Amino acid sequence: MSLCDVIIASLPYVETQEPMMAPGLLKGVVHKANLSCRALDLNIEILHKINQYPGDSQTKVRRWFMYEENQSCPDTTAIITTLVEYAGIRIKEHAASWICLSLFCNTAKKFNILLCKWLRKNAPSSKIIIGGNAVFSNEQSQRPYARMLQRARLIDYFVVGDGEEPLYNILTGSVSGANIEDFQILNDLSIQPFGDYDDYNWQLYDRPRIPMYASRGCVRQCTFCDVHKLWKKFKLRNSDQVFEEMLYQINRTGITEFFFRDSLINGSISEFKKLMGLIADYNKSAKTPIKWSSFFIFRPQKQMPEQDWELAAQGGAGNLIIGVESLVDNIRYHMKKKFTNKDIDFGIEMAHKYNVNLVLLLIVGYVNETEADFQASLDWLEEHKQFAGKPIINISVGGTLTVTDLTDLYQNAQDFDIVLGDKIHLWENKKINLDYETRERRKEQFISRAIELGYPIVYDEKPVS
Ligand code: B12
Ligand code: SF4
Repeated sequence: MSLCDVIIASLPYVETQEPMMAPGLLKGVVHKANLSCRALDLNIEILHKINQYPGDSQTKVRRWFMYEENQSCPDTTAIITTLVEYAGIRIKEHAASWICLSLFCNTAKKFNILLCKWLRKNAPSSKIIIGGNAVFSNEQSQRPYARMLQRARLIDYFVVGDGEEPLYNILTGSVSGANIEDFQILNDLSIQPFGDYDDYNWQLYDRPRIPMYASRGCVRQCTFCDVHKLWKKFKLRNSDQVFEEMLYQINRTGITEFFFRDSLINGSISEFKKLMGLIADYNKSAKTPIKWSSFFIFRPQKQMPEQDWELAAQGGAGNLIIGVESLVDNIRYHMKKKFTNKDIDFGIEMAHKYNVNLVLLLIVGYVNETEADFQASLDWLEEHKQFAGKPIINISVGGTLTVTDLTDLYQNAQDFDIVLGDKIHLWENKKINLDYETRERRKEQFISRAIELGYPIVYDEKPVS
């Protein structure tokens, strides 16, 4: 074990078999600051630790992270204490001057507080920086999380939003972009260093895939989403540079599969086609062709005709994860998704023909979903059952719609005929009798019908808090 200047670690809990991107990506930034660094994906390490406990304990621990449950259950508390200690020791053993903790989403917040307390006691001379999406404090969380930790002297710095520039600034002596609540945005994606995932233990993942990105932000402005409120502009990386980084990562790791973390890999059709052309050329003669997966959006046939699908397949398109969100045109239109059922049909036909897998993300019980609309969704499942398994390898319904505070739905609730509740999932549309119970009932019904028809499906039992 070697010592280093900076350690960056992802914290649990993210239910994923994929590596967390931030530690490896930010390691490149630390190197740019001429400091040595280790990047640990503690999320996957701790997921494996949790899996070693008996089933009942695992469930309790999972619920401790995801929901406000089992907070004072002695067994769960004992396991969490062991996990905090494990994380603390993994970090402390590198004796770094700087400890960077990455909190991917809100489900890392409680664990982070316990870990910071441990680190303050056991590694008192290290400076602690936190970053990641959970650090962005919103109106609903009511407490400025990072500020609170800073006041309690549990952390030294926090970064909200894109971390590359603020982290570099902190490490090189200025604090520009740190310790402020405003969401930081990277101005120029093309001058950022490549990620460095050398410290990741690839054996811990079911299927090793290198994290990659080609853009930040999104080209859509869906009513229920806040991505466009945070990244006010859609920003692209040059395709040549993305491809160059892919080759660089292949050379370093020998892994030829990638998972893009973009909101949409085909946000810009022209850059997407350029990237696919580069990979397709490479794949023609490669011993192991490149494959990639990503979030993706269906587009009308005239925007993305058959030859583009063929090129995407040659360019290594593996799993496309698509926020279809509703199977009914007028609901999807209301969400501002900007594609129709006809476009979905075309996309499915193309994916089927060119052997590309589709994962469809769906929201059951959107704000204007009537009982008739819900029935139409069930009909859609029936009418498309021949695609269950191929190309639709999964349908994901999450845990019914939550309304969070940066979204249009929240900010203009009245215009959308909804009344907000005291929890993100407890909103109601009284005009069409759409309350939480109705949505949950529809979700259950939808899941059962999908299973009956042979669709592989994943869902959360309730919305993640
Ligand atoms: C890919 C993705 C997933 C994947 C993650 C796979 C994986 N292994 O990484 C999956 C599908 C598993 C997932 C799940 C969920 N996700 Co998600 N996901 C994303 C997405 C699209 C990209 C995330 C990403 O990897 N970005 C690239 C990396 C590099 O970014 P990053 O980790 O944020 O790091 C950057 C900064 O945050 C910062 N940073 C990070 N760490 C640190 C540390 C320090 C010290 C510093 C200085 C900076 C810093 O610098 C980095 C580089 O700029 C984002 C939306 C988006 N477009 O960003 C949502 C997003 C992160 N997800 C979100 C949510 C809510 C979820 C779920 C809770 C959804 C749900 N209801 O179930 C679940 C998690 C449930 C759980 N706990 O298991 C929210 C988080 C909001 C919040 N404040 O919590 C986001 C922002 C989407 C949104 N707006 O709603 N997600
Ligand atoms: S839901 Fe997806 S497509 Fe819509 S704005 Fe958010 S990231 Fe973009």
